[in-house]
Amino acid sequence: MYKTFAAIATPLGAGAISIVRLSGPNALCIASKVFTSSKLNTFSNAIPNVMYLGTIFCDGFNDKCLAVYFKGPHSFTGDDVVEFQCHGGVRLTSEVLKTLLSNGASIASRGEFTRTAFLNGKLSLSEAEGIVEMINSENIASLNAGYRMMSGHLNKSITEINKIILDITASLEASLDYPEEMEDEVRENLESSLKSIDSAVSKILSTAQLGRIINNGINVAIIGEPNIGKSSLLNAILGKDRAIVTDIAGTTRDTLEERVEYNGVFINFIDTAGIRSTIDTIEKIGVDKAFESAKSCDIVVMMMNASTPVSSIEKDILSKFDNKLIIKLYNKSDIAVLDHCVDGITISARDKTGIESLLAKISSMFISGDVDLSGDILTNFRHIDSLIRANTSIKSAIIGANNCVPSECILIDLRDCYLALGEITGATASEDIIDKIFSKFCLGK
Ligand SMILES: Nc1nc2c(ncn2[C@@H]2O[C@H](COP(=O)(O)OP(=O)(O)O)[C@@H](O)[C@H]2O)c(=O)[nH]1
Ligand SMILES: [Mg+2]
Repeated sequence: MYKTFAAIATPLGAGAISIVRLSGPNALCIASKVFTSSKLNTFSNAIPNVMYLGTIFCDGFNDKCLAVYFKGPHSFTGDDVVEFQCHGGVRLTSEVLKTLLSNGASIASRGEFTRTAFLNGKLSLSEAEGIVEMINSENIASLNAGYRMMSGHLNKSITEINKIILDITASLEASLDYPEEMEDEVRENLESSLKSIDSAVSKILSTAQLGRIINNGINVAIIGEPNIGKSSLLNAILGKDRAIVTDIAGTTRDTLEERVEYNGVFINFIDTAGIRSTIDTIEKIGVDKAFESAKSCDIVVMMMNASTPVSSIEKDILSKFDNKLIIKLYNKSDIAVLDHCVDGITISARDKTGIESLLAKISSMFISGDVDLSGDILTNFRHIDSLIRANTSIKSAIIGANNCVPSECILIDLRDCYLALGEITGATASEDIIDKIFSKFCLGK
C-alpha cells in the first residue's frame, strides 16, 4: 500500500509564500480535513488543476491560502497530489506541515516526490537528474544542459542505442539456435552494427569535456613577465579593482582567481605572479605557482607588450607551453602596436579596449559554431562513468567480432554495454543506485 507523504517544497525562511505539498492515495482526503473554500462543500469535490482560495486550519491558528489538486496519474508524482500555497515564514510553514502530518501524512524523505514519479514511470533517472542540475545551476549554459536532460534528450538517445543493442542481441541469439541458416549472415553484418553503436556511444562521451566546462567554467591562466599588465587586465575584465596594480615589478606574488560569465559560460581567470628569476623566496613560490596554474588550466593567456619586440624570456616561456591552447595577448596598445602583434589579440588594459575580443576568443575555443549546444552534453559524472563502461564493452565486442570469437562471448559484452547504458535512464539501475541519486535531492523535491 502506498503511503501519503508531505513536505515543505520551498526554502524555509521568511518569504511571501511557501508551498507545502502532499502526495499519495490519501492526499485529497487529508486536504479536505484541514482546508475549506467557500467555492466547495468539501475539498474532496475539488476540480483537478483548479486553484482554490480558502482557509487552512492548523493547531492554534488559521491561514488564508491557495490549494490545488492534481489528480493522479496527471500529477508530478503520478499519484494524487495537493499543493498548498500558504504564507511564508519558518513557524507558519512548519505548523502547516505538522497539521498535515497529524492528519495522517508521513514526512517525505529527500527526493521522495521525484522518486515516486520515477517509480510511477513519469520520468527516467536522467530526467530526474536534469531537475537537480537545473536547481543547482549557477550559469545559463548549465541551466540549458539541465533543461535538455530534464526534457528527456539524453534519455531518448540512450534508449535508442539500447534498442539497437537488443535487436543485435536477438539476431545473435537466433543464429545460435539456427546456426546453419543464420550464423554466417548475422556474423557478416555484426561488425558494422557494433561499430554504429560504438560511434553513437563515443559521440555522446566526447561531450564530457564540454560538460565539465559548462559546469565549472573555462580555466584561463594569465601569465607573462612582471609589469606587463596582468593584474590590470583582471581588474578590467571584472570592472573593479580586485588585484593590486603598481609599477613595481613583483607586486603580484600569489595566484588570484576570479570568475566572469560570458555567453552563459563561466570563465575562471587566474592572475599570476610575473615570471622572472628572483631571489625573493615568496616571489619565487609565486612564480612556481604561475607555472603550475598555466600547466593545469584549459587556456594560457600569454601577455606581452604591444609596443616592444618579444623578449628572449617571453620566447622561452612560450616554448614551455607548446602543447597547450595558448592566446598571445599584446597589452599597452595605447602606447604603440608593432607588426608582430598580428599573431595575437591586441588590448589596452588601461583603456579597457580589446577585452571583448579576448573573451570572445576564449569562448570560441570551446563553444565554437560546430559544437551542438542543443544536443546531448554530458554534465553528470555518473552518466560519464556509465558511458565509459559501455564504451569498453562495445569495443571488446568489436574486437571479438573481428577475431571470430564465439557469439556467446560477444553476447556477454553486448549485455554489459546494455546494462551500463540502462543505468543512465534507470531501466537497469539497481536499488542502491536509485537510493543514492534521490538522497542527493532536496527535501520536498
Ligand atoms: N600604458 C599602459 N600601461 C598599463 C597598461 N596596463 C597596465 N599598465 C601599467 O603597467 C604597470 C603594471 O601593471 P600591473 O597590472 O600591475 O602588471 P602585472 O605586474 O603584469 O600584474 C602599472 O603601472 C599599470 O598602470 C596598459 O594597457 N597601458
Ligand atoms: Mg600583477
